[in-house]
Amino acid sequence: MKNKTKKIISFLAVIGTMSTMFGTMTMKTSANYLGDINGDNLISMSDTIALARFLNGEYVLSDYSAADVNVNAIIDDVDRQILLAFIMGNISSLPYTG
Ligand SMILES: [Ca+2]
Ligand SMILES: [Ca+2]
Repeated sequence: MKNKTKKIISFLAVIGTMSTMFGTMTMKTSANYLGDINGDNLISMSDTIALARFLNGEYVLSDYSAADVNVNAIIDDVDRQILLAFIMGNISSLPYTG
């Protein structure tokens, strides 16, 4: 039981480190903070995690318009994929409607 707890904690630490790394690397912003799901004025991996949690019903969005990165009035996994592609540099700007 103790070992399992330790493993979970180190796993969370790795995730935390990764998202910090991505957060530092990704200083992207957009005029209306489209894609800034968690409202910290930065578009980073934390936002895709927040959006994934919202899609799982674990997170309450403070600004729905920030999450709809392809502006189709629906917030779904497509938005999460677009946001991820934007953070990875595969999409150069938001909103992405292509
Ligand atoms: Ca953010
Ligand atoms: Ca959408």
